[in-house]
Amino acid sequence: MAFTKIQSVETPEFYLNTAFSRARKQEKQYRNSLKKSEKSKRVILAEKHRISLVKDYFKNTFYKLVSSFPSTDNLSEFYVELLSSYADVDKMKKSLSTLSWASSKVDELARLHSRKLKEGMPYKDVLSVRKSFYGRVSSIIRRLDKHLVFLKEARKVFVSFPVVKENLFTVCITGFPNAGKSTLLSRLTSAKPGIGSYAFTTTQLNLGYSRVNHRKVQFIDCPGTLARPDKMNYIEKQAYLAVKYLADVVVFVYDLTGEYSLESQDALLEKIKGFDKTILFFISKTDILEKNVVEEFVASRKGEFLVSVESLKKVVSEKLSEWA
Ligand SMILES: Nc1nc2c(ncn2[C@@H]2O[C@H](COP(=O)(O)OP(=O)(O)OP(=O)(O)O)[C@@H](O)[C@H]2O)c(=O)[nH]1
Ligand SMILES: [Mg+2]
Repeated sequence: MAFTKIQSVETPEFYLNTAFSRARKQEKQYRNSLKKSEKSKRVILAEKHRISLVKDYFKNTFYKLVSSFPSTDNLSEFYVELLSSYADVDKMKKSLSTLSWASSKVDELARLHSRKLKEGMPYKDVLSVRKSFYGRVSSIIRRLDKHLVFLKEARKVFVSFPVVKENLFTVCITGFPNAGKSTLLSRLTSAKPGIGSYAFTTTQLNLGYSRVNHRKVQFIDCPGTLARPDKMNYIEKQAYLAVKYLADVVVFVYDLTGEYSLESQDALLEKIKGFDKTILFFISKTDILEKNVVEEFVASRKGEFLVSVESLKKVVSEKLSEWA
């Protein structure tokens, strides 16, 4: 889903000014092209044309805007839940349908006013038809203000959503802040995520891609601790949903440098186990750890602990061949 393709949302005044000024310019060109017709005919044809230009502007602009917004009918579970956690989806649907309603209302007014234009009528009456049409269109479009404000805000959030590839085998990298998740992503793929010697460096999902056994694999560096699903911030929510819906395999990165206790890292792992995904264990920073620290840790636990990127890639490749 390309959330970046959502059309920008403007104010009622912007739409009205654009519609009326375009109609004025194009009507002038049209009138010039009618030079051969009688004046009385020309005035009416040109005025009808102007009305239909305004109608077409709203029809096209609002159609493009409405259809560029995501619809929960054709989104995956990941995006539906992401969308629902950031916007009131019912309110969004209502605002979008109000825009469509406004466009059909303008259409109706255009037909009504066009019918009032009769050949040979005094020019001042032609002008008063225009005035009435413009006045009624303006009042309809101005009533959209609160919907446009809401959609503008929603769009701001949506365009910042990560663009994930949902059909690829996906590996989510999780672990405590500063554990080395982004570093690992940069070693597994060509991605260049921000890496810093402080916690919460990563404030978005970092995506990276790599070929494993000639097949493209998606790696997602999931920031946030995932340890408090009840009160998650924006980025923690994305990380939670990525693991829940996108991960085929989760890599849990253990940091044994002592910055965070093993108990708290284990507690986070317990939360991740709740997603019921295959979990691989990776120990970061082994280049600066005493050998015995790693050995004692591994000896005290069951299961396989990977310490090199190569061994991690090998296991990912095995999981990938089991996957399909
Ligand atoms: N020596 C060494 N340092 C590492 C290794 N991996 C990460 N680091 C360092 O650890 C710090 C944190 O690394 P990041 O990759 O940013 O950690 P992160 O888990 O993505 O951190 P957040 O985004 O804050 O959650 C940086 O200073 C890295 O240079 C490693 O394998 N060896
Ligand atoms: Mg990071």
